[in-house]
Amino acid sequence: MNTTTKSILELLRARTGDVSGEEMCASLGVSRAAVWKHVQTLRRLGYRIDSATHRGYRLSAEPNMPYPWRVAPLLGSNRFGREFRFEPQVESTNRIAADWAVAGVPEGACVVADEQTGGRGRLTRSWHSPAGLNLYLSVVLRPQALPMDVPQISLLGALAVGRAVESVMANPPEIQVKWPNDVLIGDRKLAGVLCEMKSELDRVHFVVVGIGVNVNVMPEDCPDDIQGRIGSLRLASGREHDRAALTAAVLTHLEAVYDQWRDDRLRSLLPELEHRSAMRNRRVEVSDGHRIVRGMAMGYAEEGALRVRLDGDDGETLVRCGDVHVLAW
Ligand code: BT5
Repeated sequence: MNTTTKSILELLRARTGDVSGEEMCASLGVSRAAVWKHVQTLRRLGYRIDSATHRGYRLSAEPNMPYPWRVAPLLGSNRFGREFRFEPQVESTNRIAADWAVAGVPEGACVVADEQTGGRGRLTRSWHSPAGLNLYLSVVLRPQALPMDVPQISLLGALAVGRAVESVMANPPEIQVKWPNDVLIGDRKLAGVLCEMKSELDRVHFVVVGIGVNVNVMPEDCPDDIQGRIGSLRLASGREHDRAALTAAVLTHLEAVYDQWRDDRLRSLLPELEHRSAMRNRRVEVSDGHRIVRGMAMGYAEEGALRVRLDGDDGETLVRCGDVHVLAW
């Protein structure tokens, strides 16, 4: 959005009534035709602006969009989200962020999209990403870390979502983390985190942490196979939530947990992870691609691995990656 369009938006926002065309022309030093052109631009972005001859213009509704100019004033972070790219539609924000990382953007730069046509989950799974409803965010990180430490960043993303949701909801329900990358609201999946990296064996070049949060989507808007498992803020609260406020909150909390992790990895975050764990003292089955492990989830090890006490008194094992199913007793 250019500076004149932004100034017109500010003038309209500052007034509950009409702003006359002459007033806009005078305060911005532009012609009536130019004012009209900028108003049309705002309308295309989803701002509802009523106009009537002799009265002027009036802003009657703002779009629920995570536009950079809506997110920026709400950020409590120093670095994360300060470089912000918004796209109406992309295949995957993770892909755009990775290209951007290769081009050298600083840590904390992020890509947000209104819609993804090829939203990705882990292991070639897909992420349902309709327009106008949810949050699709990817943040570039440049950690001084070994590649084997990077899976821990999925847990940071999940914690950030948990804290962010609690900060924007009036009476937040319990938000739980289901290792290794899911965020649950009740027993439904509210959000997922996808970490992808470029690295050598002993050095990480960059990580893209991709976060998808179901904000205003309802199960009936989703494909049949996920309808019964999908949760959203709207489903939980019965009302619509502001995507810009949630975007700012996730970025703010992600920076905070990431900085904590940079200082001492997961050590000081373990109590919160344990507290939010959806699996503690539940029987689980974990498959990591090579083996299937069954037993009682005992919590986390310091490096973010899941501790499982194996069935049949076979001792405890650490699972570093994989998919978890919580079993009925
Ligand atoms: C994840 O994968 O949960 C990671 C999702 C990450 C999405 C973000 S959006 C921004 C960024 N750009 C991307 O392209 N991706 C990231 P996984 O644990 O593999 O879970 C995927 C599974 O969750 C699917 O196979 C479905 O069963 C289910 N699923 C798909 N869409 C969903 C949705 N919107 N909400 C809840 N569950 C969903």
